[in-house]
Amino acid sequence: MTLDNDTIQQLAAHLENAELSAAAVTKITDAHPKLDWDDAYAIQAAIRARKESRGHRIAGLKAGLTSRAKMKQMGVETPCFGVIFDYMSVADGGEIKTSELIHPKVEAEICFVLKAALRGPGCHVGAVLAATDFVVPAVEIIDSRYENFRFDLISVIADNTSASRFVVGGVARGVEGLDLRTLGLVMEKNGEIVAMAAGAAVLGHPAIAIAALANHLAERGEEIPAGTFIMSGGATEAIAVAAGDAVSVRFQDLGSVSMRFV
Ligand code: OOG
Ligand code: MG
Repeated sequence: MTLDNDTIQQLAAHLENAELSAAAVTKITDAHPKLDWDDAYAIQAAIRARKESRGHRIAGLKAGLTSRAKMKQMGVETPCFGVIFDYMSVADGGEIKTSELIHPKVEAEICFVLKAALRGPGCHVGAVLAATDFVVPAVEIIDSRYENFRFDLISVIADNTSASRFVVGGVARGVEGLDLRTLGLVMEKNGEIVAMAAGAAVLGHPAIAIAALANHLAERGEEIPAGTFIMSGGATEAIAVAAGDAVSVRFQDLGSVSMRFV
């Protein structure tokens, strides 16, 4: 930790204002090159506190940069974790207003809802599957607050991992009898296939992303509570969208998720 509380609060306000005014800023490590991982999560926590103090509720947790495709696209090698809020939720088939966003991109994600709490360290795929109530497909709309999506791991964590909107759709299913590694997904934009993957693209098994989150929280003495909705991270590279675009993702065994950008 290198920052004092005033600077943490100031950087949180800076990044949250960029989100709320849909205006990009330069990555914070340009002005603060010595920031570490703990500073980054402290800034993210301060953004969370700002939103909660205005009455927003946490809708779930997310893992990001969990697939090779995403790591390569963003030039970052380590997964990151963030928080999603109630106001970010859009109904399946709904409209997303691009005027509220900077430069949105879409990601296809397998999500988990827990029936039991998960606590690290040592959390693993088996523990995640045992604690999973059901999996459900979603599309995350990420919108980095940084110019041209140019960031490093520290900057993106502080920016709450680009969390912006999410659409849950399809069919919720228990994990028994589902092979989440071979589960295929096909993303279409305006009727054309733009990306595809299988669940194994996410750390070899999407449940590993959930285990990694539990192990990350354990370092802070926290757990993932029962009932939590968790996004495991984009399986393909993220695809840029603009007003007029329609996006639909078909997930094998889990139905489809779609939305329109206006
Ligand atoms: C960071 C967020 C990554 C994912 O699913 O990989 C993420 C970014 O790429 O802007 O949500
Ligand atoms: Mg994501």
